[in-house]
Amino acid sequence: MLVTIKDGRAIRVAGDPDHPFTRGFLCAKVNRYVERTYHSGRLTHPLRRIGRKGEGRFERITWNDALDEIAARLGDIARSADGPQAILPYSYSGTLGLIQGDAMDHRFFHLLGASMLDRTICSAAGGVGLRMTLGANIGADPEGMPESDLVLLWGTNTLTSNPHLWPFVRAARERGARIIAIDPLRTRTADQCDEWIPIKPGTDAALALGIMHVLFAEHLEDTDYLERYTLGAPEMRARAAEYPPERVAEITGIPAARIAALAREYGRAKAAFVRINYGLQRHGGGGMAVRTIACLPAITGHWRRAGGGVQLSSSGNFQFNRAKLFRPDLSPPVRTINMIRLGEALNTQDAGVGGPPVRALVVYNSNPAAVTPDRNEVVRGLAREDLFTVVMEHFQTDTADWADIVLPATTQLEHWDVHYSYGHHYVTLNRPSIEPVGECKPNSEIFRLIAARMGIDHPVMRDDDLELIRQALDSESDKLTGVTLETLLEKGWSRLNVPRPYLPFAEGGFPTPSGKCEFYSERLASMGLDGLATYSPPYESVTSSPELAARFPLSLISSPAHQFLNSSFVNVDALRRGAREPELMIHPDDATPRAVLNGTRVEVHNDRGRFSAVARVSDAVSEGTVWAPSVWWTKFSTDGRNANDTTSQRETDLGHGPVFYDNLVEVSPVAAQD
Ligand SMILES: Nc1nc2c(c(=O)[nH]1)N[C@H]1C(S)=C(S)[C@@H](COP(=O)(O)OP(=O)(O)OC[C@H]3O[C@@H](n4cnc5c(=O)[nH]c(N)nc54)[C@H](O)[C@@H]3O)O[C@H]1N2
Ligand SMILES: Nc1nc2c(c(=O)[nH]1)N[C@H]1C(S)=C(S)[C@@H](COP(=O)(O)OP(=O)(O)OC[C@H]3O[C@@H](n4cnc5c(=O)[nH]c(N)nc54)[C@H](O)[C@@H]3O)O[C@H]1N2
Ligand SMILES: [Mo]
Repeated sequence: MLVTIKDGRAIRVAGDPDHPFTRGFLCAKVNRYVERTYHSGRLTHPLRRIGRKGEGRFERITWNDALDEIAARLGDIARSADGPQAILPYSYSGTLGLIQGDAMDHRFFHLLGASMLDRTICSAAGGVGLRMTLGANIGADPEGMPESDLVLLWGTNTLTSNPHLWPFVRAARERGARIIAIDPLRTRTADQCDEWIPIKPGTDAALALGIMHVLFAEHLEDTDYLERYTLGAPEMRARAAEYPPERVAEITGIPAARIAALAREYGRAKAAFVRINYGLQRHGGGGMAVRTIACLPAITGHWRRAGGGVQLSSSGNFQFNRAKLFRPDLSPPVRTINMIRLGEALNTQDAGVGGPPVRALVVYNSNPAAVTPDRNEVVRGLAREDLFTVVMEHFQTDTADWADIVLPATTQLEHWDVHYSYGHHYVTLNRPSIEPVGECKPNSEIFRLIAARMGIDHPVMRDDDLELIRQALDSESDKLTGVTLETLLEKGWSRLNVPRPYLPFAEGGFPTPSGKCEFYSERLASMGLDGLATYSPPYESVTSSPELAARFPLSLISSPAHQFLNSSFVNVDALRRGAREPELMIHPDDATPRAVLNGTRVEVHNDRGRFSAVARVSDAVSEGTVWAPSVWWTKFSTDGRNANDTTSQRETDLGHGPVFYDNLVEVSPVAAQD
């Protein structure tokens, strides 16, 4: 991102035209980053709560007073009988920068002996599924996509959530590749594809098994690749035999003939590129879904050729020196709390995993009062008068409303950072382009100051941000050879030391225990799970929970609105106007029997909670599925709620991830109130 400065102020942000992947454009949201940075609602000084919890009344205080109060309160808890594990950090993707997300904060909480947070809310299920199969979070190089002859956008809304991939998709199409979207929704991405294959939520692994069935039955496999580079091929063949297209049609709702045709198209392609993203793993069987799909290119041998293979993430290639940065060695043995069970953690005596109740919560880079599942429970916890909550933020978010102390944080225009990617192979340097707005400080600096005020004076708390970047880059990995602070300062970014295009598994070399693509995983078997790639059904569906489905027959998907980045940017007026208001897209055949018309205000509800939305009747959702573009700040909705009032704290089959889109609801019209 290039920033134009005039008289010390940022006036324009733009993509870097020299960047080989982002190619001179930004996404719809980050285009508004200047507006967001100088937004009238930007927090510019520390605040202390004066009203009741959650009332939203605060007074301005100095940094000195804020730090004194935080140091005193955290210190009291750490010295009490409950001890430091009663303190819980809470952070995720406000910035994914290593320096403002994963360095000083970790060091501080480790030295303090606070509880650790299992950061599962986004990618944990798919990450484990992929690692158990391929060995690491690595995959096909998107820059090879133009060479591919078939592109499957499988469970990903590329034009919204990964727009920089689109030029590569188009390049493939211009050279003759067909582009297919597999999604329960006809998203704006599916609209631009050659074909949309609607699928029942949470059933993708069954489709992958159906494809395998046909590949094996019709001898479309690459026997040489299978023999040399895979483990468990005979067992996989037997498992796939159990999933003929007719059976898969019943599970997925896709006609059997279409499944067989898709399998043939895939099997005859030379280099099919399967882009999965994290949408499809937000289901009970999400880990297995990723794992089973990730087996496909090893059956056809597509890994051998540029443009072939599967990509969920490229993040495993960024082998920074995380041990040096995070310093996990500084922590005593402490418990770990799963971030998606924050509701439970704040409302139970032993936080579900033993140890003291959570008495202090330190939130940065996250907005849990909006984004965390089972929001009712989260808010019930945040409302505890005895909970001491610190929130570091750019804005007075739904979460900041529940804080005792709010601290103003810098944005990416104001601080140093270094970024990895989960969709390409470039390290990016983030240098500050303007002075901090108001009294804002970088997260890293805030943790240095709190530590100093608490008398934690370990030398690791004195490294400055540039030193932290150097430490991150000080890695033994070949992939970081040549990537130094100096090269980054010169150009702003640097390709990892990998060939172009990068064919990670052309000749096997999977970083699994066996060195092969593991259709069968001993590691999973030893965890008591099915060792063989399989289909695990969703938790909430007509087949897996018929009684629940009788009361709540519709599957709710609450994936992000085009204008929002999870809950970020919701307060930027132009973007929020684009998203209009909380909406619910519903198929005509589901709307009619419920007396729901286009524009009807509806209540979306289940046993966990409810939220209000305006109905949009459309055949862009399959029958039985409804879509609530998310993640709304509850303070911008008419009823002070959002889709996460209905989502659950259950964990996925692998990785303890969230099941945001595995969520049965009922939709009822709301009677006019006048
Ligand atoms: N504009 C924008 N961009 C973003 C984000 C954002 O919030 N807004 N978030 C960023 C983050 S943090 C992430 S993790 C990525 C996520 O990137 P994606 O995974 O692409 O994002 P989602 O929108 O969560 O899900 C994509 C699609 O999955 C579909 N889907 C849901 N369930 C299923 C299923 O069971 N099977 C199949 N086949 N499809 C299913 C949804 O209908 C949706 O269209 O995007 C990043 N980019
Ligand atoms: N229903 C539903 N829920 C979801 C999702 C969904 O699709 N549907 N998506 C899930 C996914 S994939 C993810 S990744 C999570 C994301 O959830 P979060 O990690 O909470 O991400 P955001 O909602 O973007 O909120 C991040 C907050 O961090 C703040 N911030 C940004 N940069 C900085 C900084 O440098 N310092 C500080 N102190 N603060 C900063 C922003 O102002 C913003 O308020 O949400 C999950 N929740
Ligand atoms: Mo995410």
